[in-house]
Amino acid sequence: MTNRRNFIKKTALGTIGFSSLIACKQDTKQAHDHSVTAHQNTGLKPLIISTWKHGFSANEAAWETLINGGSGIDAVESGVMVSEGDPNERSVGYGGLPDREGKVTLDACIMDHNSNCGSVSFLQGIKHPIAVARKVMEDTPHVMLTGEGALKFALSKGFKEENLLTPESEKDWKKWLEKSNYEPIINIENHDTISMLALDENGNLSGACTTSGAAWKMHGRVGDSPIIGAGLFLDNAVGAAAATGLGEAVIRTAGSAMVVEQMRMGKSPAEACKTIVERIYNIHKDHEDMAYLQVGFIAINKQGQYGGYSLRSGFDFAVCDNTKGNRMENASFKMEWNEN
Ligand code: SD4
Repeated sequence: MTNRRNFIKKTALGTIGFSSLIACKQDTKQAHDHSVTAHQNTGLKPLIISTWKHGFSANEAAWETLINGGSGIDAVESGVMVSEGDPNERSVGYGGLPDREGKVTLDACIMDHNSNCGSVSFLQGIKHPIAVARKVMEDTPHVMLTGEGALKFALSKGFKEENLLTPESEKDWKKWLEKSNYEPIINIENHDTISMLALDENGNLSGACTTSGAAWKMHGRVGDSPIIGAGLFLDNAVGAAAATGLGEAVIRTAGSAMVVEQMRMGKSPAEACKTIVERIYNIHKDHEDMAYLQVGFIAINKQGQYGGYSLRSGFDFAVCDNTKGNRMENASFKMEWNEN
């Protein structure tokens, strides 16, 4: 976990002013608003944005990587590794909630500004799937490795196999087994998938996404998070987008790729996210998944504008830039949980 004091010291010496670092520790939450907010525009580089509250400390680590001379891809990898290694984050990496057989199975992907990408899915026993995804990108002729093959590859690259099921997650799983009711309530038990997007000082985009997926999923289930175009997509000429929420809905709609296409057609990141959330709603409004459906997107464009939007309330994201430092923002959303 990044040492926050260390982060502040280093960034004060680096490009962030001290006053913005004070702001970085404050929660600058905006009031919920069903419309798309216009405030989510900084036009600044570098810029880092990531999903949910744990994105805050992930952003710190990513920023530290950038100011120490790391590339955008180094930054997003090191950033999301903070969440992967934290046993208190129950939907990512170590400590992630298991599938219905009690197995923690991980999905992750990473993409750079040259459209190189790497991904692992249904990976077990490796704490940092994002680092394995990066190795797939850099050291193989492939984009995706899965299951046994992904594990074998990770071990061949020196990754250590370990038990990722913490006593807390095991306890929760045993409790779930009593009723075995599968209703993935994002925001409550499934809210920790981390997606991170970065625009570096040269204007290059990078992205990473990592998760243990929907809790109590069927053994073998793979969500959107390791799928380039669904959980994550970028086009360095346009922008980058990433998803969180019910992966099945994001895959059905090629969510992140579509958000990038909306930006290509001229929409702001926030408007692009909103358009695809609306599309997901229209496709799912009579679907059995609708009762518990939540999806959220974050996006940035080449100009350094950013935004986020979710179907239902409760989605927030962390943003870090040179002027305002690191802070949390609430995404605008379409509807409340009690609406249909
Ligand atoms: C999945 N999209 O596996 C992930 C879960 C998630 O916030 O993002 N939760 O479907």
